[in-house]
Amino acid sequence: TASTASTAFDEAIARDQRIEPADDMPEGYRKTMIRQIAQHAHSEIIGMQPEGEWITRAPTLRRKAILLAKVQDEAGHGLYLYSAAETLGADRGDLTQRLIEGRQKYSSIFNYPTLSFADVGVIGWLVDGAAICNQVPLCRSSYGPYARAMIRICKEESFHQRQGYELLMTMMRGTPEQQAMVQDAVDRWWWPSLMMFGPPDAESPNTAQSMAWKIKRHTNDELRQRFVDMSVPQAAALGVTLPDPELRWNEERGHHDFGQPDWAELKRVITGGGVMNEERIRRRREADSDGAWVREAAAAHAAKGTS
Ligand code: FAQ
Repeated sequence: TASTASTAFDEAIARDQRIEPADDMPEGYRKTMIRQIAQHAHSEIIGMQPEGEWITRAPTLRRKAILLAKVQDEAGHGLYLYSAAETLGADRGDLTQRLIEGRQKYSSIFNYPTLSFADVGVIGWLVDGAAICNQVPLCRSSYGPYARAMIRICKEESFHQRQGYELLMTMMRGTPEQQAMVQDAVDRWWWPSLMMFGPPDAESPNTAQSMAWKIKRHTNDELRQRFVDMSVPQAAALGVTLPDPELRWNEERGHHDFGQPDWAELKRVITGGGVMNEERIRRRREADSDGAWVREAAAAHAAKGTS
């Protein structure tokens, strides 16, 4: 019955045990997990576009090979995550349809343009850095298939972060023009990176329930603070300035104080009003229709019942 199912579920959560696909779970838990995993999968797939635009324009063969590998990893992450959503009864084609009809979200960060090759480095350093901060605790998320996918994804994200930082280190040893490109990219990506962690806790409708279900292990503001504390010494080592006049070490708190991102901008970008939203979805829709014949051929082959 529903009540014994919810008891078994509650006990598993209380004992820090994983919830597996065949276990009974409250409908709200299933819905929340599908929402978060789908949004995460869509982010990985849409996230291939901003850096993908630089593959043909990478300055050397070495940089091109690294960037190709990174963008391919993101496709892989999207696929593990869609598979994790399928264990909850979601249908991959339906999730893609929801994305291209604007009924399901993806991360706000991918709605900003990549204006120079320094953006590739800054995305690796800050965007993958923020992704790692957010995703390492998700390796302990209560839903088994999601938590296990996160372990592998985090290993690859660490490589992405290091390649970005190494690229920036190289540019910072270069000409004044190259150094200025890096600073300009940092100025444009810093605030959007802070927004990746979501709205402030007081305005986050899902955090309390997701923490109670141990889907999320930290609040949005806790992870944002961790990211700022981690990034400040890295910026100093690189020789760039973070564009926040309020940023300073607070001895008493043992953390950095920092300014507030423009939360109205986050709202606007999440609801489709960012610079690149239309273009990102247009290209995703195009890729979906260009690939339709492959799905039809695969389905026809499967229907023959031969392997
Ligand atoms: N953008 O109540 P909360 C990557 C939505 S990393 C868009 O706080 P929640 C790697 C939120 O979904 C990026 N929407 O929600 C990579 C909710 O929507 P609802 C992907 C946002 O879920 C790097 C509403 O606002 N990572 O792809 C954003 O408890 C480089 C209210 O918010 C993940 O998805 C946002 N920034 O917390 C790839 C991580 N923030 O209820 C390529 C997993 C909030 O209307 C290149 N996800 N919303 O459906 C999470 O940890 C959580 O879902 C949060 C949001 C923390 C993002």
